[in-house]
Amino acid sequence: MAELKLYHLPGACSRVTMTALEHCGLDYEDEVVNLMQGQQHSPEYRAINPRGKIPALVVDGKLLGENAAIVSYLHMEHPEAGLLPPISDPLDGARQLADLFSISAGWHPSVRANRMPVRWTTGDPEEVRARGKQLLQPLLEGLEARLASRPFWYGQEWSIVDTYLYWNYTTAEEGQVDLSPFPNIASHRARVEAHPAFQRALVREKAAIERMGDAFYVP
Ligand SMILES: N[C@@H](CCC(=O)N[C@@H](CS)C(=O)NCC(=O)O)C(=O)O
Repeated sequence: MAELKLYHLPGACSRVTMTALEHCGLDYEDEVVNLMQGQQHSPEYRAINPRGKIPALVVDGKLLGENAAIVSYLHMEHPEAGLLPPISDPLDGARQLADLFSISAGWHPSVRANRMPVRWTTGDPEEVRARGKQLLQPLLEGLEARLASRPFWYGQEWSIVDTYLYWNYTTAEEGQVDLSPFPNIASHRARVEAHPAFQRALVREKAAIERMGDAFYVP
């Protein structure tokens, strides 16, 4: 069994990887990277992940970054866990990757523009925030329409794609995106929150917050 260490921050997108690890029932160590204190830029963390991002999963001493890559790796290693639906055709596998990439490269940057506009501009952050909101609208509408006929992204069964989407739309909500026009997303949210691996990830994050003490709240 590989030795796994997750670098993360409670509430950040690293929660997707943590949920995947929990869903696969894996043993792993976790260490917080305090983004509020800029720890991602420290020489110590850059030596672990030169890109300065979380999540970072260190597998037997080797770095793997990016939620999409990490969950794909975990799925390849533990297909029986069901992070993604089983496939019988390489095209279906590539389509699953396309879903993960589109969340990572489409949703996430728009959420960040909305939730943390100062990362995208040295000018007026409110313009960027508004643009982020605008870019999210068609994504939210598309998700709402898809969820009209199914409880989860791929149909009847949960997959890690649901948790990745959840993280994006709930983080957008923290950036004042109004989710009230999207009742199917509201039901999806309740289903994702009820998922056991998600609940276990929250417990693990809570333990990390307790270890951080006041540092969790220092901007
Ligand atoms: N597409 C990447 C995004 C990773 C990312 O941007 N993570 C944020 C936390 S949600 C981060 O590390 N931010 C620190 C920074 O950009 O300085 C993924 O999903 O893994």
